[in-house]
Amino acid sequence: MDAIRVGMVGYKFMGKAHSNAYRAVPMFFPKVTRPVMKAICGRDPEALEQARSQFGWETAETDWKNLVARDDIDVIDINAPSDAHKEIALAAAASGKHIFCEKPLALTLADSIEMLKAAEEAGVKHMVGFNYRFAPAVQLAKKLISEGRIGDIYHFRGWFLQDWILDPQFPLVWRLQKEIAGSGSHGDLGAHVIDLARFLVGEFQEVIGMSETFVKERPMSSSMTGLSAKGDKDAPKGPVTVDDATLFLARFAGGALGSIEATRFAAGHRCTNAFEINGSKGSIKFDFERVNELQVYFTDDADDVQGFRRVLATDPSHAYMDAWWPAGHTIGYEHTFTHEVLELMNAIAEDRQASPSFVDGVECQAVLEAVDKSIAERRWVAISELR
Ligand code: SOE
Repeated sequence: MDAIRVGMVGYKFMGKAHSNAYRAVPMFFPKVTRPVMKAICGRDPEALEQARSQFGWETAETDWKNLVARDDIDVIDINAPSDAHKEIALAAAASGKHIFCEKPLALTLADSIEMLKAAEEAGVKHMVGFNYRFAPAVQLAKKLISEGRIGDIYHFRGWFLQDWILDPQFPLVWRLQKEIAGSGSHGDLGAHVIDLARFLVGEFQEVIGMSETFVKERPMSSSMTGLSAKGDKDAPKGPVTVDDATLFLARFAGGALGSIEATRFAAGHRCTNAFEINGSKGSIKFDFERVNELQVYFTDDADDVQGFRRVLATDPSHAYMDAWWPAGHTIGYEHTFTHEVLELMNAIAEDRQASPSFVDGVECQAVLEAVDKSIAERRWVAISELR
């Protein structure tokens, strides 16, 4: 196999991030099996053509069914709004194509399980877009934990804070509509933290949560759908049907205690995806807004120099970094997607399952739904109750 041909559904924020990754991966990781950007798909022909030429795709399709039916495509990349994920993924599996799907995998746990089963039965590779795993500093956290260097883990504390809908006039975009997005901050931001917690600490055992929708109605008229959309205060209003913030406590199967917070109402926080892990031999702290850094503390440091130290995860010894720039020359958000696409290409070329796969998408969805159930029933919910 000397190339892997990609067809991508979606061309907005994630479409741009994925396109950039397909372009960058062969330049920086020359041994990779090269992705070929065969076709981009979306419904608005004019905007699609603009994206096709700007991002560098060979052709465009305005109907995803045509894209999935093409015999010159090996992988379907799904980054359309969440309500479209399932139907496209099932069709892609049925036509024997590998699938790369953005998070959250589906609107419900049942749907995500159906997607996993379809991919497994078709024998195709499947991957879910938890991109933050691919930051070299997060990979370093994983390595330190796996090597036992912070010992037994007692606490995972994670929070993903944004503020892009703080203004009550911000319009009712699709991310604020349950039938399209599935949930609000919980599935959009909390899903990333849940994935990082599973990646670093292990499976969740039980959860209890609380959530709130602070602004219950928003102006409907807006031609823009992204994070920088502008509302019209005179437009008719419609109901916000998702959570603005969801917080929960957790117990992990390995015995650690966790707390997770996801909100779009944390003024001043644009993209604070952060966690702290405390173990018997030390602690680890990460904040995506300082994506190149990992704070580490080791209990066995000499007394007179004890304290958190900042490790700049940009040395050739850090994951992926020998492919980029000389040590100290930092990388950013888009690189997490390049590393993610590298994993997808390698998994297909090596005929092995990608990681994170739909299994991780399903496990994340189970935690999301357990939290929802705990909120509805005002009690602790074991993840096993949903499976
Ligand atoms: C918007 O809240 C958003 O773009 C999420 O959809 C992404 O998954 C997250 O990485 C950044 O914020």
